[in-house]
Amino acid sequence: MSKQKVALITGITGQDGSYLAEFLLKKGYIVHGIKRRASLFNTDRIDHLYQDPHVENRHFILHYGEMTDSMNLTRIIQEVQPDEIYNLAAMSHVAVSFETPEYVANADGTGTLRILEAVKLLGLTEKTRIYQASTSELYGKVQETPQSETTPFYPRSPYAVAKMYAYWITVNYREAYGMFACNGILFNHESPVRGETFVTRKITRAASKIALGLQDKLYLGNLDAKRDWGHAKDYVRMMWLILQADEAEDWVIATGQTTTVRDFVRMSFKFVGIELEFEGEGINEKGYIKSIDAERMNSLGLTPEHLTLNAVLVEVDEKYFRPTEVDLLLGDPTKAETKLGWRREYKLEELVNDMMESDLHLMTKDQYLKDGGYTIMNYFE
Ligand code: NDP
Ligand code: GDR
Repeated sequence: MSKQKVALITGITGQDGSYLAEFLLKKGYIVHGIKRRASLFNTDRIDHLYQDPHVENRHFILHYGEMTDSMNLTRIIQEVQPDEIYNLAAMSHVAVSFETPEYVANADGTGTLRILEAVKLLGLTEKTRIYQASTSELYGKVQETPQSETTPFYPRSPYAVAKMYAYWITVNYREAYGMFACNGILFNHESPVRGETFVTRKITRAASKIALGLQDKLYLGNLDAKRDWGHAKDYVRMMWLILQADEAEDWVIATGQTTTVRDFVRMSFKFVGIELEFEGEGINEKGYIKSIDAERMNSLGLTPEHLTLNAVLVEVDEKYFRPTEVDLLLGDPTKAETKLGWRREYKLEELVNDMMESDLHLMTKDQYLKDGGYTIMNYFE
């Protein structure tokens, strides 16, 4: 029997970390993950994978760690002796990176260097393969579309600039020391466990709450932004394929389809039987109810009584505009499809349905809490 492979995932408590951990465990890996200490439990996304530290032969092991702490990272890598490292940890919110630029440079940029340097110092360059979570944000200001492995970069946020350093230091360690270190240039990917302040999840949560009568309005920023949205489940499969390739290379992972934020809003509300019409421009644009499909709502266990035709459900708040925006992302996944045989399973409509089904279920829980006299939070971030 071949020896079990060992993987180390930084950012295991995040969206991608949780799906990747599930995927690797199913493949028979021993999975180690780095989580941060927080004042409240922060392992919701991986609680179903948890194994009691008192049992023997565990396949899922967590370590406290921090991307800004070299000694901590070096010690963990030494202990774990991983065959594969997936460096997913990052402060990943573009808008927030304008508020905490120095920290983001440290965690997202220099953090990647710490991983690479630890592997080199520990003499693991032959053994350990490294996946770096790079991003379509590197393309930033549009140079050409669709964006591929050869499209020039023009980052437009402290997050993207930090990730640009991480991208090039990964390439440099590959060229300088012969390390199997690869960048996956992933376009936006979402899921039912997407962070609540990214635009897709903010929309699916709000559409669910509005349909249930728990929230009145959804405030958003730039509705014209276009994104190439895929499903995180399809994308973590590709992370693994990248490290199984014959050669270390950089890869674009995308769907090849782009959609406006406005259309994502329309699709999400349509799921719960609400058709929205948008009128006005810029900060004066509003989305109001054009029609209500009562049959659809009833079939989901919802009632339309609290909704009225022409009521405004979506408004623009300039607080969500970014100092510099990325207007259009549209990726070309041809290389990944032809060389690694990657195919996505989820179409955009299926992604929206998956997120809406999940959020509707979750928000129903909020309704029980509210009915039971508990406070429910409507975060507008
Ligand atoms: P999330 O924000 O959901 O998860 C980020 C993870 O990193 C969390 O586990 C977080 O821990 C951890 N983390 C953040 N800062 C630190 C730190 N200083 N030290 C240790 N751990 C830290 O991101 P995603 O899962 O969506 O994305 C995974 C990676 O892929 C990120 O690097 C992101 O930038 C990149 N990416 C994401 C894309 C997407 O569309 N999702 C597209 C392209 C790239 P905690 O839970 O404690 O906050
Ligand atoms: P992005 O994702 O910046 O592409 O980064 P996000 O969902 O935050 O924004 C997508 C687009 O929607 C516009 N937008 C809003 N965004 C948020 N968050 N909140 C709003 O209210 C809102 N209104 C409009 C934004 O301006 C933007 O144009 C994500 C992250 O996962 C990164 O870590 C990753 O690298 C990239 O995707 C690829």
